[in-house]
Amino acid sequence: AGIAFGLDAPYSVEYHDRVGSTNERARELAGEGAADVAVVADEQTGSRGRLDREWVAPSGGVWLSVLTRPDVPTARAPLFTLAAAVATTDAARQAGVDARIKWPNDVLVAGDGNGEGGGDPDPTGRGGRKLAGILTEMEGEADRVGWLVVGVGVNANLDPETLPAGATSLSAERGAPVDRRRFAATLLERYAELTASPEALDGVLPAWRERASTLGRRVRVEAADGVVEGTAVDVAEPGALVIDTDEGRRRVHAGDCEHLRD
Ligand code: BT5
Repeated sequence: AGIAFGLDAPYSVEYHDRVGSTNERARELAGEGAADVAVVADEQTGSRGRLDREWVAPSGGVWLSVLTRPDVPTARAPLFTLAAAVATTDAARQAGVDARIKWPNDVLVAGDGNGEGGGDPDPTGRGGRKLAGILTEMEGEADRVGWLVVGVGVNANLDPETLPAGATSLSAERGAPVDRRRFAATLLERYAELTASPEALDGVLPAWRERASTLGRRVRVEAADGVVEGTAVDVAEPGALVIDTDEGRRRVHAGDCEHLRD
């Protein structure tokens, strides 16, 4: 506990030893008119993933949600999710864990035993496991976001045995606990930098591409209008995955992405 005591962040920090969901709490604060707040918790008792899926968040993680009121059109909101993935990846790397991003919102441990990155072996056998997930919620008009809550859940100092299958943690990957205060500060600092202005947001896609695990891979995406399978070739404004399929090039804007073996 006490993760956020003295946390140095470019937002005002509201810390909870235990809370239902940091996203819910941030939404409550949004309703009260607040802005530029990071809600941080040691433990969550009712946290959620996308599509109302359960998110397991015991004591020892970094569970946080950032509430902002950015002056951008709603169409650019997905860039904030990608920015959070970049920020999380950079904070993990600073903590000594090689992380990559799986479109759109998962941060995974690099390597998958399948020759990712030109044939890197996967010494731990845990490559491709999920370190962190992101849930973005917002409200606004088409021409301008009202409020935006970006929730990031990072398995920091946790035993993977206590997490769902396919998950891992920073401490398991580095073989030692991480300094959660430093990790959260780096993440928030980087997120603030990447989303500081419309011009800064222009840098999100290039940064995302450099850290992507998905690009160049065979993928299967369950999108709203059906399943798209092919090779992921790029990410395009405002965060769509570009996939080459047998029927030509497709863009998917949301969905669950699975990396397939070649
Ligand atoms: C996500 O959803 O990956 C978004 C998770 C966002 C959680 C943060 S924590 C702070 C903030 N407050 C909240 O209430 N939420 C946000 P999705 O892509 O739908 O993945 C959910 C799936 O990941 C689940 O169905 C499980 O299979 C798996 N899962 C659950 N807990 C996990 C964990 N701690 N680590 C890895 N995988 C997990």
